[in-house]
Amino acid sequence: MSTAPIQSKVRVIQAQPYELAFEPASTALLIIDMQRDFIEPGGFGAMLGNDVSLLRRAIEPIGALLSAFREAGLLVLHTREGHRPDLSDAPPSKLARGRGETKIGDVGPMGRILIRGEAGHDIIPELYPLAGEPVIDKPGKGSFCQTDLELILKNRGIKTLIVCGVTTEVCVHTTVREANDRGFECLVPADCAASYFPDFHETALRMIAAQGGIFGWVSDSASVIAALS
Ligand code: C5J
Repeated sequence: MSTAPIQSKVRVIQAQPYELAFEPASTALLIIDMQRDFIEPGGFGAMLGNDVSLLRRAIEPIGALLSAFREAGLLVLHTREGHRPDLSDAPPSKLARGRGETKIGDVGPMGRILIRGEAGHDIIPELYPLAGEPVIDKPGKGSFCQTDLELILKNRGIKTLIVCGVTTEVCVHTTVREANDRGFECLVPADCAASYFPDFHETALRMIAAQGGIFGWVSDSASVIAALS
């Protein structure tokens, strides 16, 4: 029997509130809602008067992380927020919310807003999923609500999630909270998440790492890539 020490597969990411130990094989990259309507200059988000450059600054760091995960052969998943064309999976409360002139399902600059199959609902070309990377279509803000995400993660033995995307305080935060309650360890690289409201972005990240990491860890893309390589 060999007496050589077993090589530890555990790696460490420098993070707040303290370093995160993880095993690459049980770690997945989860990219939330990098959809054209939220992020592209001609999309629905821009039409509402939002400054989409605030969201676009996350594209390059997410792209770097995506390349690192793909090169390492690790699991990458993407989500899209949206609904069936007949809106049968959209809660009436969500449809009514905001009292805006333009609602989910109305025609926007890139097709019907937040409707599956429309151009604006799809993921931006810079981060487009490869064949075989699961795309989770979700009707809500959280990625676990009424989706098969948890089943896919459990079947693949995933324990740690690197969560990226938009917006930090809405779909990224809701997903991190859901994942945390399901026993996953979540880390958000700060430069890989973004919001139309920079102060919400900062506060949302602080909330994740506060109280000893009540929802998880916060780091940056360079630290995650360094830990993978
Ligand atoms: C996301 C939203 N993806 N802000 N949606 O955060 O409505």
